[in-house]
Amino acid sequence: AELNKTAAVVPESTALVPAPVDIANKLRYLFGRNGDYTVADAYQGTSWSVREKLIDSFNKTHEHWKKEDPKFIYYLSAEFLMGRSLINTVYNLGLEGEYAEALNQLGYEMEKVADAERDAALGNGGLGRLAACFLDSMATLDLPGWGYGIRYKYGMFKQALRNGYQVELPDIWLTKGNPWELRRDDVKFEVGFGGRVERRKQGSKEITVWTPSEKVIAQAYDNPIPGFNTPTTSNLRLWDAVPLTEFDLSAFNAGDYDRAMLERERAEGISAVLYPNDSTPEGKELRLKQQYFFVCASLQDVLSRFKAVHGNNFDLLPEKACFQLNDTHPTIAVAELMRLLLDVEGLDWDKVWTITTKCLNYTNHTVMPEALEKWPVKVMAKMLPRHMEIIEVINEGWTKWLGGHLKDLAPEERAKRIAAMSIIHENPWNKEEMLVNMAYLAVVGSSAVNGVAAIHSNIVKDEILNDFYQIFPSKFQNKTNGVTPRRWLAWCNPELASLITDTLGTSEWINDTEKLAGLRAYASDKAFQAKWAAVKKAKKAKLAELIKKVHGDEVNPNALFDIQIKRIHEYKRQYLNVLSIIWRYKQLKKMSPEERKKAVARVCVIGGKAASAYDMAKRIIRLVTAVGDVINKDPETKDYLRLYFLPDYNVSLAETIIPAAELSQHISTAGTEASGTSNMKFQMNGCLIIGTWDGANIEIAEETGIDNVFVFGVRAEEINQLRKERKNLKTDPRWDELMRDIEGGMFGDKDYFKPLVDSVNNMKVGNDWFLLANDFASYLKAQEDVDACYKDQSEWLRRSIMYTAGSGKFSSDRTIREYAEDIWHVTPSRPTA
Ligand code: CRA
Repeated sequence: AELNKTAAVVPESTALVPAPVDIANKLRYLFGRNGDYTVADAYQGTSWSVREKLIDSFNKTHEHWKKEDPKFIYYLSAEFLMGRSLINTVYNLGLEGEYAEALNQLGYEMEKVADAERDAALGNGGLGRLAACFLDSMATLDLPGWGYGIRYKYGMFKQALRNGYQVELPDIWLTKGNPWELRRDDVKFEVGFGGRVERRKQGSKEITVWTPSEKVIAQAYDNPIPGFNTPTTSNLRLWDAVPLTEFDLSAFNAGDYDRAMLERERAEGISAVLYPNDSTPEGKELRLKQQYFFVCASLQDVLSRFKAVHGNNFDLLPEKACFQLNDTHPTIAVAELMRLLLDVEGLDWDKVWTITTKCLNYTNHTVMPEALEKWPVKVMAKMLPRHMEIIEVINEGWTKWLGGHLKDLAPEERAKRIAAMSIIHENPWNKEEMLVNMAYLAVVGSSAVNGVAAIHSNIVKDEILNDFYQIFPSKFQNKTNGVTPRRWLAWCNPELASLITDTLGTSEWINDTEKLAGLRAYASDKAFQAKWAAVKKAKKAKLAELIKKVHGDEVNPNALFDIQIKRIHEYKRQYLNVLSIIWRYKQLKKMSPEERKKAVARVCVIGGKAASAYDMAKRIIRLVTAVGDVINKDPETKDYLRLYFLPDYNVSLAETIIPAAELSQHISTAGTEASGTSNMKFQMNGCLIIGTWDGANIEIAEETGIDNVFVFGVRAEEINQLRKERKNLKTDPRWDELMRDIEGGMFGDKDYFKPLVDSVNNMKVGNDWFLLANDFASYLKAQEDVDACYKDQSEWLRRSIMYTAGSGKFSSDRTIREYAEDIWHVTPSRPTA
């Protein structure tokens, strides 16, 4: 009551203080600065000022949802790749005019100020960025929902090049403070590890008591997420691991400084670093510790809020809360929710199992078999003994149920099927070891399971989880990924956004991207094409500036800007791209100067990080830089072909590159890229695609018109057969020539490139797993089609417009609406403005 009284006299926000004054105030009172600001200061002052408006909106939403008590969706994810927040916050809150004007008065430009912000890079790639786009859409659609994850002290490593090789530097992103978060000193939970499990008598009941041997505190930090064009601001709650006791003074007094600090170090180690691995899991114990850490804190947090309103009426939980497991990383939630309801709340097993499976849903994001997480039973039993017991009981029930369900099968066949579907199974590479299969646990413990693009969801049903699909066909769904049109079109490409708004006569497309289809009517309109081309040209000039800054080279602004940016992975086949660039170079070399003048000039850009332990990916990066070193200097060809590796690819770099791209490459081996999401961002920005029949490329082609896309390569259905036959493949003579060139040292570093050449040598059984040799000829053909099309600028522009016009489906608003309707059963609840 006392608290409420003070709350009532706090004035409504700082809205009445003019922004320039407020920025100067923030600099004076938070940073002790009085005039003579740097750009970095301007960023700090602006963001701490904007933060207050954000918090006003956040508090209102919070109060509204508290009063309404709607069903909530909790998005559990080990990664949230948020990028920068200033521009997004200012635009989503509709404050852009006010703050641009304020900064002008202080002598700054919004864009330059925004550039001073560091990316929040708490994710590896597509999966983490998807989670960030989803939060934007959930808030924009007024869906009651929060994200839950880890506040890594060090996010995705910074990538630098030394002599053309990748080096990894720590991402120290919090040193200057973070205006976009709020530490919640009243929200902390204990998380335990290890120890023992005992049964004790409590009256007539037997209870289970887990006594962990190690405990840490999960400290909450809230990151408000502003929706666009709505008063809703939702929340991303991230957990920081801190020790239970600040400091062991007695150890310190006894002269043992190391021991005094030990507990702190051990605790802080849990949320210290993001595993820099994409699509392949890190089987290390610390990773499981991180997973349990954030899941345990998040579930306790949700249950404590639930209990504050509904007491022990847990039957109601599935009507008030549901959890989305973003890949298998948070799957320990199945056992943790069981444990909390069984051991802490004292409910009985059957009831708890029903509640748990009603509340959880699982998204699969990858087909890479090595990426399906499996934890050794030994590791789990030691770190999470009670959870291991619970998983064992779940598995007993599950396999027993299966036995009944499959009773009509012959006993041998039945035993085989049960063994194949058991959550706990042998390690096929080491029969001594038993593993917990997290994907199986997620499927058995969830109401719905989904893939992230139509083809991927089919592969999940027909291959990866086919046994389960046969038993629970209705559990399996597709939810094709999407990206937020705010960050990925409206805010990163304001020039294109205004052209679209002027042309359509409304900016409603920002909330309703289906309206972009209206651009189709202008696709062949010459006057419109000219305006469209002018925007692309301006964006290309910006990218050219960046290339100049990084590499010191001027590039031809009329060249075709050809881009491949994504994590470096063999399945994504950056190597294939490089091979075609070398081929192009060799062709140019053979031409007479006159012939060359007729060739389409290209500036090729490749960017992306290699996981630190992924040796082959690092060699691919070196190949890109080595080839670039040769061709960018060649006086005969340098006006016609360039290749640059742009280091430290991240969200903000993508925001500069994507609007400038004319051609983007999505050339994974068919059936390997679950969806891809940069393809959607390029499409929105009118960038043509060269790609395989894979992931969301297929749906993008359907929406854009398949003839507008440069499709090549074998289809997913052919892959298994081709893999078996690849040692008999007669390779293209051009391919053989390129292999000899690299092996022969045309780009130096012969020995270092040898394993790369070997990796695609089809004569070696087991190699060229990703079928580069197979797709090579059709890829070169598709590249020729690209050139031919680019020579006809009007046709190129028509297609470019058709891409943006066809991108309506790929807004994450559409994806989130589908999740909300088909899986979460959550409905909008908007606070009053
Ligand atoms: N690496 C897939 O490979 C997909 C994203 C988001 C990935 C991408 O094709 O677009 O997820 N998978 O759904 C993944 O991380 C653990 O698996 C990715 O980002």
